[in-house]
Amino acid sequence: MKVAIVCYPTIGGSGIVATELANSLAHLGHQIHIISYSPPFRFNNYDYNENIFFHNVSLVSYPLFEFPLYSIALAGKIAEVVEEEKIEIVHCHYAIPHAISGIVAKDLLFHCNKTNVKVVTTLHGTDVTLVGNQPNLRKIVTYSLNKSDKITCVSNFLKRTTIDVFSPAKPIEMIHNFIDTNIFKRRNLPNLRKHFANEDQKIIIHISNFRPVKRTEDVIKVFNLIQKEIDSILLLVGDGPSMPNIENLIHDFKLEKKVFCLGEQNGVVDLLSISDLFILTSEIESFGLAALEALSCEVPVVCYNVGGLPEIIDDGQDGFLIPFGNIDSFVDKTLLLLRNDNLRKELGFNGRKKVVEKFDKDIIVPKYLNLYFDLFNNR
Ligand code: GMT
Repeated sequence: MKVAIVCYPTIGGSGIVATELANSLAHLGHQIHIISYSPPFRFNNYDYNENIFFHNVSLVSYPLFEFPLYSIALAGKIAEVVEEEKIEIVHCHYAIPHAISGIVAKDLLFHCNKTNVKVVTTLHGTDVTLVGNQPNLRKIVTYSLNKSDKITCVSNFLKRTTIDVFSPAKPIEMIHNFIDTNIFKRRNLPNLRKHFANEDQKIIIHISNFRPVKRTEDVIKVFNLIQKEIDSILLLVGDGPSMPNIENLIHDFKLEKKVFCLGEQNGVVDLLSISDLFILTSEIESFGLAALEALSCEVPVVCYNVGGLPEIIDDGQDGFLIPFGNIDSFVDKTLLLLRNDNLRKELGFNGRKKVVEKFDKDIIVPKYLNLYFDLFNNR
């Protein structure tokens, strides 16, 4: 099949899932065309594949245009790629503006030359829960969903929320996110571990894009209480708008020697491999890809019981789900795990087993392929 994948190139779950889907489909022999404003993070990270192509969306600038015209430029680029490459399916990840631009391209191609390209829209989370929910965007997102040939969501939570917010006229297929468990696999890296911590210290890790929705301040508050009880260090991986606040908080709590701000990192598998525990304090998380990556590397996860997280974390089995905002309970469960090596190992083992059995790319990617084949056969 010839599939165009439209996504954000930045570090963020939707772009990562889209790129991993592109990589997997290309490996299965499909011809994949990624369309974005720069090559996505993790694009061709693991190996070069001759079935995968990247198309850059360039913006037109003119003094009259006070704001960049990305949505229009993207629609034009999608139409151009579909025509030139004979694309059969356009798969838009994140509704705003990708689904909208995809629908404009679809309509344009149909009116100009009766090309009937199919558009699949995958909703990832904040495009429904935060941004798409705003009054000035709700109608246009609803329109783009109703005009998409298939809509998918990454969790049951997001499916329910999408129905509440947009009441789309067509059914939504739920397809959980996935990872390559051969890549997200714990490695033995004693020297890397020694680089950050001594033998008696525990390592806690948090990975996110440091947006307000992640409530990263809670990570620091939790860690401050933990390190008073157990000698430990915290690895902060990622960057984003909350970082200045976080740095202030680290300074206020005098944690400079115990918190390592590592910024955006490619090699998260190595960092997860030396970690004892992953903590996530998001107020909403439609899925929580970072938590899945941690489980896959045998790192138990402690997080708030919000959004789609209960669909990937089994409380007491591979991590702990904490009532939202309850820092004391968060600290209690974290200490329980840090003090008990056997329990941590057991939860780590369970998490890895679950990810391999339920969330590996070989289980999830065929679900997208089936959906494409359905559309292809019904053309
Ligand atoms: O987490 C973010 O803010 C980034 C965002 C994105 O679209 O890039 O992530 C969303 O999509 C991911 C992939 O489907 C999910 O794993 C994240 O849970 C979701 N983020 C939120 O719902 C906040």
